[in-house]
Amino acid sequence: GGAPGRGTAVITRTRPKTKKPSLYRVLILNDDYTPMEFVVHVLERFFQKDREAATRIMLHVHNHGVGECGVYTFEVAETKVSQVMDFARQNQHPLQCVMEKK
Ligand code: NFA
Repeated sequence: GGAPGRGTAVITRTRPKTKKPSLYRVLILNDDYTPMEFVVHVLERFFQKDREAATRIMLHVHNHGVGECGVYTFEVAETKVSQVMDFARQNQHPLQCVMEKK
């Protein structure tokens, strides 16, 4: 690194990069009103789950209160949460989606 031909040099890296991005779980929370089929659709549309995986996650949330949709870097997780919350609100469902640091 550094400006060539001007008698300067800059050490741009003294060791290999090892910093990994922090990861965040995106979670869906149970409620009494959002239709099961809507939750399955959300998991297919925003989290790339097939019907079988989406149904398994939806039933886990229904039975346990909370469940993991996926694990992402901060910006991707934030975007997923916003997309799900906007879509739920547009469809007048109280579905809640949150993120938590792993
Ligand atoms: N508990 C909701 C129902 O019985 C279904 C649901 C599942 C809602 C997962 C939110 C999350 N209609």
